[in-house]
Amino acid sequence: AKSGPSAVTNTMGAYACQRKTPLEHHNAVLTDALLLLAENADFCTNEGRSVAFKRAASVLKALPGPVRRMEELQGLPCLGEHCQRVIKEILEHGASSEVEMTRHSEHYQAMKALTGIFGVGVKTAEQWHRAGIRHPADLVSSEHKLNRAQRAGVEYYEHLRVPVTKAEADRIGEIVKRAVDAVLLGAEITLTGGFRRGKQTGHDVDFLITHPDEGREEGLLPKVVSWLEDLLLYQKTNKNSYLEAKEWPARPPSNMDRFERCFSIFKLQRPWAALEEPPQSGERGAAETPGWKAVRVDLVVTPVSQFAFALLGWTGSQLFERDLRRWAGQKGMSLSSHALYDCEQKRYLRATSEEEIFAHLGLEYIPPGERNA
Ligand code: DCP
Ligand code: MG
Repeated sequence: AKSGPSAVTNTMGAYACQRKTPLEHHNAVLTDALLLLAENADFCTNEGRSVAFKRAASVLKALPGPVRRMEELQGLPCLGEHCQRVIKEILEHGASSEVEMTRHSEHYQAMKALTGIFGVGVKTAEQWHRAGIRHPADLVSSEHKLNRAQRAGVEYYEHLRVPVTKAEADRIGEIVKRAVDAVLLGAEITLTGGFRRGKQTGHDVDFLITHPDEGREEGLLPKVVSWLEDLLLYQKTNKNSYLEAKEWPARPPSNMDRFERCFSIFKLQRPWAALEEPPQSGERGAAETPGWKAVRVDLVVTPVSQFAFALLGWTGSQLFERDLRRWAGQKGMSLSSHALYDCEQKRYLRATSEEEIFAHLGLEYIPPGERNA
């Protein structure tokens, strides 16, 4: 017999880390709608509501086919009454009035534009919105004080809103590799974030840097950054502030990791991907295209003993990470991008691969391409 939705229903775990979520799925119309409501809930600083919408969207992404009737959703986890109402309306009428109203609302549009500025979070965007700011351009002539990151965010706004392609990410990877090789022999870089999950575009490029000899990676980042200096439009480097012994139980586990880390904006010369994409005559005239593009790049340095945790923590997706940590908590463990701590045995559980971490957590291994929750 053909496996109907109920077969899926019975096996779908409530945690995103218990299921496989491919990049391409069959319910984009529904998930786009739910994710817009999640985004809007974020803009209204309603995190609980936002996560609920994201969870519902994530469940639909994991389904083996398109949802056509409400009955197919029976027994699926994380689909609350509100989500079901939205889904039902879309299935019956092709669109949800709540979603369309939100999409066209002035608050949503302004918050989307303002939080789209690098260095601007919801709190700042909301303050500006209350002061009548609707668009990054409004900030240029306003009295509002911008910090250094936000100034860069406004300056490169039009560049940074264009998604980064995989070809650009690979090109930047080559440049970062050259920098790392030049300052520390044997250091290794790994492309992580959305690109490691198979995405073809992203809002930034995320790299992990490590060295096989523990300790050699210390102090590496300032040297890499100074080697890259001429290619960086902006950078802010934070020191490593992680001390294992003090981490538990003294501090509550935190979502923010404390690696040596550099938030940067690269100046990527065109054509960065000449081999993949030969210039097409007429389409991208040199006249309207500048000779370079600003690209957000995150560089994170990890001691090799923490590499597997950093890799797992930085591969995402964000909801997958959130549910991994929640799952660990429910198992009496605490997971971060640095380590896994068993609160009952009062000891760290070591791992040199992601597979080992999944095993410690009692989870089936999910490869990066299926962590697109
Ligand atoms: N991450 C996290 N918590 C943070 C920052 C990052 O869990 N505070 C993890 C999950 C993300 C990954 O790091 O998936 C990379 O962060 P990005 O914001 O770059 O997310 P993606 O790379 O997944 O998306 P995009 O393709 O838009 O860059
Ligand atoms: Mg990313």
